[in-house]
Amino acid sequence: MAMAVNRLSEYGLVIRGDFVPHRSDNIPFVSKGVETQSVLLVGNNNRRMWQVFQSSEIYKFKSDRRTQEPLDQWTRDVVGQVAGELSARAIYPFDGPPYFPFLKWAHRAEPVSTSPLGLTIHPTYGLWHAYRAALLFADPIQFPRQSEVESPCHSCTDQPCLSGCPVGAFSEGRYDVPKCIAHLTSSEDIECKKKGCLARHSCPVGTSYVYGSEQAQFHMDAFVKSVVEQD
Ligand code: B12
Repeated sequence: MAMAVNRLSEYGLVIRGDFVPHRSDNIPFVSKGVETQSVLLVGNNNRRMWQVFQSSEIYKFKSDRRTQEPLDQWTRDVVGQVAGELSARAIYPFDGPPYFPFLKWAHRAEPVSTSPLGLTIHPTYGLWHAYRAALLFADPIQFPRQSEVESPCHSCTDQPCLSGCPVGAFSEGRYDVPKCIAHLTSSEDIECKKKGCLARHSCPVGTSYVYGSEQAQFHMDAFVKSVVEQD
């Protein structure tokens, strides 16, 4: 698997973890009649991916109206290429609806837990990480096991994340998407749009992995666009 690690790191992507699928994971086949024996989750947990993406042709031409979702398109290009080299099938979190349950798979692959915000928290990277693809293999793969780690939210008594949103869009177990969008689209000068979600910023875990402002703005714009275009 060293090859997968090296090839993905050229693009600033990392292997988040692996697992052997159970029937309840609803993992698709590698190809017709060929069951998936192992899964590698691919994602980002540092600023490198953004730097590589920013120097890509797709990013340069992102305002071209034919470039629908530049980061998704770039991911498809680079992960698709690596998957071909590894004889794996690549599937993506943005393919849908219906969407693949990437967060459920994340819990199977690495020591993450669900934060009070609903986002998945990692003990090191906090809320500043994401999943970009899953690689499906027809053979069992060997990957170093990751040890169980207790959720950092268990010892976090103040839960600043739940009071970090300026319009109170988050409460334990609930995310009020229309409230969040109404705030983000109410003016040009919204801090969450420039800096990234303020609730996410109020979490004390993984603060050295916080996205840079350009990346944060890009994600917030894409999020607003995806919701507004759906309505
Ligand atoms: C649809 C979707 C959304 C929808 C959610 C609709 C809803 N709640 O009704 C919208 C557009 C609102 C959304 C927003 C965001 N999302 Co989203 N989303 C997805 C997506 C593509 C599919 C989810 C799904 O339907 N899964 C299938 C069902 C069976 O599984 P499920 O667990 O029940 O799915 C629910 C949750 O995933 C939840 N959800 C999805 N995103 C978010 C975000 C927050 C903050 C919360 C509380 C819940 C939530 O909504 C789903 C339906 O109820 C996933 C990728 C994936 N394939 O999982 C990303 C994903 C869950 N989102 C993610 C992120 C990061 C966000 C944003 C924070 C990104 C951003 N800033 O742009 C924003 C939130 C805005 C903010 N305040 O910052 C990450 C989460 C990573 C993590 N650390 O946990 C994922 C995994 C994408 C990725 N590439 O990594 N998202």
